[in-house]
Amino acid sequence: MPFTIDSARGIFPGTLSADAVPATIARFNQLNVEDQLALIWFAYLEMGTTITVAAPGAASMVLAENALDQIRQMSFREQSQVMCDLANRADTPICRTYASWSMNIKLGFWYRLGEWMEQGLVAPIPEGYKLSANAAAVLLAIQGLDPGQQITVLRNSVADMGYESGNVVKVSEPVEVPKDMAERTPVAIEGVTNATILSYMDNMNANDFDALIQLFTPDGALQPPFQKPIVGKDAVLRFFREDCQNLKLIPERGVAEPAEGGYTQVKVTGKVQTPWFGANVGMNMAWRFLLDPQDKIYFVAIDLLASPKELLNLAR
Ligand code: 45D
Repeated sequence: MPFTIDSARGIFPGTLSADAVPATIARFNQLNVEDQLALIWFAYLEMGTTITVAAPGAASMVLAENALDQIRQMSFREQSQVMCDLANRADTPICRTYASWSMNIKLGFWYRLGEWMEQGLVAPIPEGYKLSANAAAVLLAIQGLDPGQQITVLRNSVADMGYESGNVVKVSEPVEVPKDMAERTPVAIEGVTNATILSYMDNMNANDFDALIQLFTPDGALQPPFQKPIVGKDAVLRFFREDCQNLKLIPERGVAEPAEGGYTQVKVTGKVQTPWFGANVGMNMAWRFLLDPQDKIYFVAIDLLASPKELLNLAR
């Protein structure tokens, strides 16, 4: 076998991903938790003036309901403590519950808390709260990012909160039935006709994860933006069901070239929309596929691109 997952990660090395996102998150993580919470509050408020967040699906709200009810009944002091505990990754029951949730439930939970903070039902960020100089600098950095990168910073800050403990049962939204065949609109990609690549996009857009996973080799891997590869069909399928419902992939162009040992490497660029922001935010993305000689996906990396200019970078 000419490739390992590790060597596959290096295909199309000229792809420039949005390093500003992990760099900003690293700076954010250095701040004290009061500053972290206030900063997200200001960033979120400001974002709301230009792009609207869609209300979360009912399913994710139901799954967070217990914790939300509990918090709502607390005093302002206790509520602030819970939010600080979450940002501090303290070992508390609510922090453990939070860590067991899928990404969308975490975001739905904060979406509701944000609404309640605005309505005065949950402890607000104190009026006139002044960010430290460092926090103000991080906020400025976030303001300088493009919208796709801004929402990724917000999402990642929420992802890392709570207390991860060993053997907890993960909670995620139920998987919807795949979109009806008649309702699917197939993608077209300038420069790419490979059936596996087109099916990947079409099955993802239809939430047809059982068909999607068939495109992978048993030991195949998928690397989400700024993460390590998820390896093996079972783990990748679990990821699809937990984190990939109702995405809209809008690939635009690509290249396919032979690689070693009868493999094929394919790079595709285009936009991705999340159900949270719909057509309001098109993230500039690249997919870097490595297909085995039977055209099964051995590896795919998904990258958030540094700039729109990168959409045209299909060089090896
Ligand atoms: O702390 O091909 C308050 C894969 C203040 C799959 C707050 C993919 C206090 C394969 C404001 C209340 C998935 C990899 C907090 C493709 C406080 C594949 C609240 C890519 C936290 C293409 C904050 C998919 C709130 C991608 C409510 C790239 C913040 C998906 C809400 C990207 C933030 C999705 C929200 C993204 C952010 C979603 C809703 C980046 C959502 C971001």
